[in-house]
Amino acid sequence: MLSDPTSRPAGFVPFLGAETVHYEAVTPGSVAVIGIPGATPYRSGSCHSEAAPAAIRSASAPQAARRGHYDFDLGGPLLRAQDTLVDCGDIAFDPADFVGNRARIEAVYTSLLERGAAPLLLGGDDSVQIPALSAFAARGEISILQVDAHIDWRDEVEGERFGLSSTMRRASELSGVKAIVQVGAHGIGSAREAEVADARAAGAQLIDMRTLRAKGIAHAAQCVPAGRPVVVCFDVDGFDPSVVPGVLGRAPGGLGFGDVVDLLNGVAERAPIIGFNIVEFVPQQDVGGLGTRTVCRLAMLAAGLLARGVQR
Ligand SMILES: [Mn+2]
Repeated sequence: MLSDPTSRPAGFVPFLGAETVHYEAVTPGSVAVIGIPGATPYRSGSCHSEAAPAAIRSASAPQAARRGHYDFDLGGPLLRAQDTLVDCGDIAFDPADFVGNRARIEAVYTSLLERGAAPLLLGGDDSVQIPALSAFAARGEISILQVDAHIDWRDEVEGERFGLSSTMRRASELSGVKAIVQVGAHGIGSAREAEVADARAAGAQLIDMRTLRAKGIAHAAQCVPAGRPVVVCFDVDGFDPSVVPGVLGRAPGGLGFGDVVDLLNGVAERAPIIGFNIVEFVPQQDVGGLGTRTVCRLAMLAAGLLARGVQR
């Protein structure tokens, strides 16, 4: 990289009181927070989640003093004495250079993974995950646990193949991605019958909300193969909109926070979680700060799970 792809804007508040560390200076076993406001928006769209990283970080600040306290959602201290949490700032979004955006994300991720860090991605829309997943899959075999109201299996939208509706299809094309478990689909999204068929034909396990209600959270967790490292791809529209109203399209019938706690713990018991992406939060659409608080708690839980996964 010719210039530093990361930056910390004026008034930058690191996540959960983390030390601010350049991405090329993280140490092995660290949980590394990285904000990515955007990558590949559609022509008709916008960078709708660009305010999310700062909103999540701000919400976490009052919790920083308690980060070593007992977290009942994890059954232990959120961060233990041996855990290292750092914040690497944001990867700048260039509205005129989508190829460059993706290249910067992949380069920063490759560097973080080479250094033995577990990245905690604060997005950004769903498109920011595509280059991050490329970096993971280039380094070893992974499973993906996607939580999302949508399956994101479109080959293209408006001619764009790297946009937010194509994340899981692009992931499926990576040779290092050995399993895709998709939990939480409900309502209507970009998928048509053909995309659902394509996903199933490619081996993705689709556990939509109706299936989840019928078979339970434990079943969903057990669909993730034991032992192989997991990257969690969490679109917050997988939550019910009564839990996180701040999303692009509110789709009733999603997950509660407790469902997510049980699902993530169930997966973490089976396999190490080595990456965690939180995308599609739109703080401007939140109601009374409710969703910001919930997404911040999700990020805190993710930090605790990553710390346990990366040191396993
Ligand atoms: Mn979605």
